[in-house]
Amino acid sequence: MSHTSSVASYAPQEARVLVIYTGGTIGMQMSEHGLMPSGNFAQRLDHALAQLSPRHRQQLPSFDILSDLPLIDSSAANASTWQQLASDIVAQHQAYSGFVILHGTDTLSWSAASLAYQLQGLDRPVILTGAMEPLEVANGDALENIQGALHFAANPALQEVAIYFAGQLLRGVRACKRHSEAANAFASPNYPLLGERIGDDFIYYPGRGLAASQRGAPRFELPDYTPLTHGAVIRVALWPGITAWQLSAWLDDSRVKGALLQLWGAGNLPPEPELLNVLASASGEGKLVAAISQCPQGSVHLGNYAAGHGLVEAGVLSGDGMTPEAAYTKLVHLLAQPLATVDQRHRFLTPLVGER
Ligand code: ASN
Repeated sequence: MSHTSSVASYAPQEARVLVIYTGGTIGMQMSEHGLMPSGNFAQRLDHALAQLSPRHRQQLPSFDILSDLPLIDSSAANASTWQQLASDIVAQHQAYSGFVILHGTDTLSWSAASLAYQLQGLDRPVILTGAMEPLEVANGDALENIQGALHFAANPALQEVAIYFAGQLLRGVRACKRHSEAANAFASPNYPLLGERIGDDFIYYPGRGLAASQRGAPRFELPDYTPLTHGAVIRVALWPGITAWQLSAWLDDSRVKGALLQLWGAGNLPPEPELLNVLASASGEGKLVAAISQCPQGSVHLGNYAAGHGLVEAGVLSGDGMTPEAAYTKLVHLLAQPLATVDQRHRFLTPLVGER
């Protein structure tokens, strides 16, 4: 059996991986109130890995487990969690050849997107995974997801933040959770898979990786997200009948510094000049207002339709085909830095880590 990398063959056993356990269903156990994050993970994982055949076990890289954050259901994660994860990786960066983050699935793609911006220029794999069922559930998805994540975390050709889930390797900043129950819960709507499991092989497609395009030199950007954790960036999905007073109730609040709008289709909004006025006045005040589509797939093209024509004049930034996760965490990342508004706007429109 071979572990294929089209760049070079590699020996997973020679890698040393740090597994960061944060909670999520993957490590949950039943309590009287339902599933709850649970500890003692190293021992439980040892026990689970014993179910693999000796050959499969032997092909896994060696790893250590770190669990320094409070164990959470990932619905409790916020920008501080993203910042802590990045700083854990940066602190251990030289000691490990790759990283696996075990994370709840509900906001896993948000953490992945944020890490991609914070760890720009990353020269080794950071793989997030989780599970739809806890580790101890017979024939659940947890063990396979961990196995695949460890394999890809041991592949030195992979040099970016990615998600391994249900046999698929997805670019972290391109992925979304698309199913609340199925094992195949994640998709990358506007970018092809970075790799996949085929039979016993974990295949990486290097031509699609950041290393082949724009990785550049390591230049971790670790701004302090704390000032933005109290509601500075909002997300508004349009609905038929949305009014200007509703939009301005959020956008005109001085605590709001950035907004992600989810428009109709290729970039339309209701034909209400007052809506555009609210957007124009927010961007006139230096707030970053960006727009993507509500459609799970495709891009916005602001100004293609008369119905969306005023958006560019109102200073709204096109989010192109970015996921909500990628666009929102990019706003947080840019607003956390002491950049002039013009530079924040320019960087929003520039692909930084293959997010657009
Ligand atoms: N609620 C869980 C979480 O995000 C869902 C999961 O992990 N499957 O932590």
